[in-house]
Amino acid sequence: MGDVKVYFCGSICGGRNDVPVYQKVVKKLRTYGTVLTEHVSSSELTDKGEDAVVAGARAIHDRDVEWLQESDVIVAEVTQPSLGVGYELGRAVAMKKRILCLFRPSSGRCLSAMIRGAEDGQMFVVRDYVEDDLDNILEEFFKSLKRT
Ligand code: 6K6
Repeated sequence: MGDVKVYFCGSICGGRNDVPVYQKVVKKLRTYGTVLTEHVSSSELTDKGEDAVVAGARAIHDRDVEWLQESDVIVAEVTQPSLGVGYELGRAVAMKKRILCLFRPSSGRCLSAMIRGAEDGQMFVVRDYVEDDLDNILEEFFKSLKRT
């Protein structure tokens, strides 16, 4: 694989509490390739939807689906529940993309069985993690991509 295109998913309207974690993930992902969706980790993007009104929801949707299609791998931080992220993951499964979902059990939340149960150990991987393990988990995942 040359320049790996990574699609990062994180909650926007679902709530922006985890933006600092998204920033850490995106920073590490940039060491592996191009992150198509860096804006998801931007501290300037709120859950208020002003940008959606300006750009138009359809334009955002269509562009994101195009980027999903273009991407080689999808990495989703799924701790903060988000309809958009769930939708992106469903579309990515249908596109037969390689997917890594990252969940922090320390949040006290429950990960939807539709995400946890989609794990197949190869195309769809779900990793429970603590923040300190983030770099190692991403390192391991991108190494496993090279082997296949
Ligand atoms: C800001 C606030 C509401 O809508 C916006 C506008 N912007 C978006 N721009 C780009 N991608 C978006 C936007 N809104 C949602 N997404 C995509 O859905 C991202 O790729 C995220 O991974 C996911 C977040 O979904 P929600 O349901 O939490 O918004």
